[in-house]
Amino acid sequence: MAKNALITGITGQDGSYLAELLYNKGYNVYGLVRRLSTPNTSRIDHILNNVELLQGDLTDQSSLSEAMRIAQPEEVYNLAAQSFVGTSWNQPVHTGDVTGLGVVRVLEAVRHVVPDARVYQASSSEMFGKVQETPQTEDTKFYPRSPYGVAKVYAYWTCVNYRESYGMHISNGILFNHESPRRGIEFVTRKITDSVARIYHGLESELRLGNLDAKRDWGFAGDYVDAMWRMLQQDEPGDYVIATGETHSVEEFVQEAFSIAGLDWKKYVVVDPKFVRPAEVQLLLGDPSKAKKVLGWEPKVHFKELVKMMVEADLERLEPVSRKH
Ligand code: NDP
Ligand code: GDR
Repeated sequence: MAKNALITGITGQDGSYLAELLYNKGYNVYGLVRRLSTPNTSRIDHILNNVELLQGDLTDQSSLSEAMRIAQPEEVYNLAAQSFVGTSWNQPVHTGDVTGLGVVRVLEAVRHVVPDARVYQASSSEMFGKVQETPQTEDTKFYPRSPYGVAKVYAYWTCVNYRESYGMHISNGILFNHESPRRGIEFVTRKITDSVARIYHGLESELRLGNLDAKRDWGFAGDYVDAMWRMLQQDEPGDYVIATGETHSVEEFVQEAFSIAGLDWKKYVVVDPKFVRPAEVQLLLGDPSKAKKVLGWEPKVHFKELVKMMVEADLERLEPVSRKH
């Protein structure tokens, strides 16, 4: 019989790829969406007929319990979060409430309504922050550098604690940065590829960025949602680093993205202190050996291919209508 899955954060980048993956595997897919004054389903419009949306919010306990009651999920993927690191300094209390305490609310709803459901928690490489060793593994100590990172550490340990306290099947995916043409526009990769396309089409003349020296282990979101699913197919729950094992600076990303459009980045990029963070995560590089060994997971898309995919999608999206026809 088809399994039921509930995805919180289904309207986000990862939620949209995961909904596609689960639907294609034959799941009945339920998605939690919060009430907004304008609909925000652009990433899942193409599969709206194949998913059932339930209203709820990670700050509202009863809505989560009700969603569990209706969906009766065998698998719960908790992807919802205030996920933008920069905003977490501006809204630390909200970030703690949604990204930290929200996870406790999800786990309480699971524990009381569907205690046998398997749970995936979207943990993050931001928990490593000021890294204590390189590359980072499942055993590397956490040292978060933002209210977002701190909230994710709280959520991570809550998951471990519920697993140990109640024997629940809860897994933490410690995912390193993953991107796609569906990435939110304020994250640096998408900000760059969107701007390259705007400059190329004559819609903009500069790109203002913060720290160009930060290094990230960037992968493709489509590959990473497959790792989430694999975690919940294991007999035993566990915690896994999901990464490519390659790191590149923001400047390298900029250079690669502009060169795909045949542009010299130095003519357009301006460093603006407004985008420099109060505390920075300088270097992230993940070691995904455990995921490879236990889950049989490996990334398929690598750095250059990822940048190309994103630049081409934005060039196409912003191509003037007159030229498209
Ligand atoms: P997005 O920001 O694209 O999506 C976040 C989702 O959470 C959206 O669907 C959003 O809804 C929803 N959401 C936000 N607040 C609430 C709330 N109060 N109640 C219910 N839903 C809410 O994030 P990604 O898809 O990139 O990331 C998914 C998860 O993985 C997040 O938890 C993120 O922190 C984590 N993560 C992401 C990584 C990455 O590189 N992408 C790496 C490691 C971890 P709405 O559309 O209404 O805003
Ligand atoms: P990050 O992603 O903070 O790693 O969190 P982001 O793309 O926002 O920043 C990456 C690095 O780029 C530097 N940077 C800039 N960032 C933004 N957004 N805008 C700029 O103009 C800019 N200039 C330089 C940043 O300082 C940083 O070092 C993402 C999110 O998806 C989290 O939810 C997730 O947990 C982590 O990845 C893993």
